[in-house]
Amino acid sequence: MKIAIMGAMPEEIAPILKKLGNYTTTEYAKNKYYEASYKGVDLVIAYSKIGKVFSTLTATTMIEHFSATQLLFSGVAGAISPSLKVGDLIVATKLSQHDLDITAFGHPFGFVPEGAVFVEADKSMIELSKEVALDMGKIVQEGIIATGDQFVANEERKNWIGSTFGADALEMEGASVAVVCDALNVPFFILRAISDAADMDASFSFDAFLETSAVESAEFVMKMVDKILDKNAK
Ligand code: 4EH
Repeated sequence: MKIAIMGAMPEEIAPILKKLGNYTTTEYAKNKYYEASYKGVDLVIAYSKIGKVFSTLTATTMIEHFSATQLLFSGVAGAISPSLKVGDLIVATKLSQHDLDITAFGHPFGFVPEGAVFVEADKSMIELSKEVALDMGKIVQEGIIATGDQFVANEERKNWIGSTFGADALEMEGASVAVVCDALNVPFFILRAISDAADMDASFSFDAFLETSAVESAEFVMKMVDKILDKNAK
């Protein structure tokens, strides 16, 4: 077993590296990968850089080069669902690419031939997250996450993504990581803490709350790792 923990931005994995303290750094494919042993299990940690292409590269590398057997993503997101406020946690049940558009050929948004509009996350890790939430006394909403190569700071675009995909939150990496993990048969878990509401104030809200929301997400993901190890020992 080797657990990959990834983020997109340095701020999203900084709390995890800080908690681990001791790790080695390896450069590969123009990125840095941090390896550590945590409570007897091997971890590989990295931030990919922003967007679907970089996150695809990093997820693939963590699995194919670093031999990760499961992957947990920690980061922040813009809220679509009005029930999600800054700092709230959302775990993805399934993910879609909102900017994938070959509708000119009669296909639905988010679909390409031999692909699927949604990729479903690992059900047993979602179950574990309910136990973690209970342990921590936190509320974690389950929902659909939409991913695209754009920072959404526009009510109209956000509402379109919400109604087209039934999405509750949006970000720029989750669905690409999901496609990689699904194709390579690696169970994955995508957790995000809300940093903004993807509206006209999004960039200000994002700058104000990136760090605190990233910590919320990272703390939860590390408790997920603890829980996975607990279950493995039993
Ligand atoms: O990795 C990107 C970051 C924003 S771009 C996606 N992340 C944060 C999630 C996210 C998000 N994505 C799309 C939070 N709010 C979002 C939103 N739309 N409204 C970035 C941020 N800072 C500096 C450079 N790029």
